[in-house]
Amino acid sequence: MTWWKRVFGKTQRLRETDSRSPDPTTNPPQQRPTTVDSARLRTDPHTERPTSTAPVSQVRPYDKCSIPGRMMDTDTYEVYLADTKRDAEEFLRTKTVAAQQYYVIVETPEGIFGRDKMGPYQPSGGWRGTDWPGKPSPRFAQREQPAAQVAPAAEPVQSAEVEVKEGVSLEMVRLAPGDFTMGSPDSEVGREPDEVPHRVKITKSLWVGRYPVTQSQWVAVTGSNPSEHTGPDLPVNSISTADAEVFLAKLNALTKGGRFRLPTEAEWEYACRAGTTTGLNSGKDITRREGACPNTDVVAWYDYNSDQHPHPVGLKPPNRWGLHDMHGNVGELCSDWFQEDYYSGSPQEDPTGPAKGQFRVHRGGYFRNDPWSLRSAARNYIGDHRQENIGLRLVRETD
Ligand SMILES: [Ca+2]
Repeated sequence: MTWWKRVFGKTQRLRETDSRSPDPTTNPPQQRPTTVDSARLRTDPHTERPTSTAPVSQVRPYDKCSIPGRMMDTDTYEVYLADTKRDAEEFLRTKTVAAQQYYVIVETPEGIFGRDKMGPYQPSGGWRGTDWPGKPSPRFAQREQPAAQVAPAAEPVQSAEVEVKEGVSLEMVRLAPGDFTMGSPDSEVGREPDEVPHRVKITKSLWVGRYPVTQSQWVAVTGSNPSEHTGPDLPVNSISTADAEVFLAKLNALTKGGRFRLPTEAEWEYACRAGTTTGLNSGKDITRREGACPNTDVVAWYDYNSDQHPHPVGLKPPNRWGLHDMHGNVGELCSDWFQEDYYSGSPQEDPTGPAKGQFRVHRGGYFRNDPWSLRSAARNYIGDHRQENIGLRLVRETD
């Protein structure tokens, strides 16, 4: 779906059939259609606060972008930021939009508000998620923010890019061997009984994908895209274990060097935790088992911030070892068969799961999950069928 459909839906159709609307071709939208003195909106780059005490406070310009619309039109968007819904509504009330195909948007922590020539409207939650050519929406711009609440890397992280095809490569991060406590303590919020804590040693260094595999990467390898939610930078989703095996065989045929494979359940948790022992790999715990959770919001796309779809990889801050999207976005397949009591008898070094089983492990939770399912220790499993929540992250064995 193109972004304007996501943004406007029915509002767009209403505009098309409105006979009061002048011909847009006679109303080029180049002129800035605003009654607000732009000097009022100048901001101090250090505080991002308006430098004047004009009545329209707390609203500051953020971005402006024109993009080809349907037919011959050009749609122009003027984007502002405000601290509250009230400020946004007050600002939009006084704003005159003179031209067709001209839209004023105000983003606030309480939602996104808009106005066009026809009056106020409500832009949808998908606003500027993936294909906006201007500055990314602040809601999708976490990449530009410092990795809040994430401790610095314990050691220098080595990374490498593996070219799959011209212009498409996989970014891998090398993890040193080490040991850690797999599972969760009884005191952890949202904990499940199969997360019995036990010591596990990863004896060899391994390369791990910095991000889940994206759709552009998947398509470069296989020539097709199984994803239910589509977009080149979105993690591939809706795959089965069999799909993953076909992908890995083709990828290994295309590349020279160490073999790509799925992580084991233990490798996944080792990579996710990056030395942390908390519910989340930011060093924080979830604040509640179900419902909106501010600590989860920092590191993951989940039920309360995802708008019920996956998001481009890498928008949330990484863990201490530079890995993004371990929590949420898409669940990540592991090579282990699932066995609920496996931890009680698993080998201490490089466990690879039970010899056989009915379900495969996937880890990290996904965009429709509650916080407890996203925790570093949370275990989940799936039969061999396609499901929208399932993607993968690669591991490459060192030569
Ligand atoms: Ca994930």
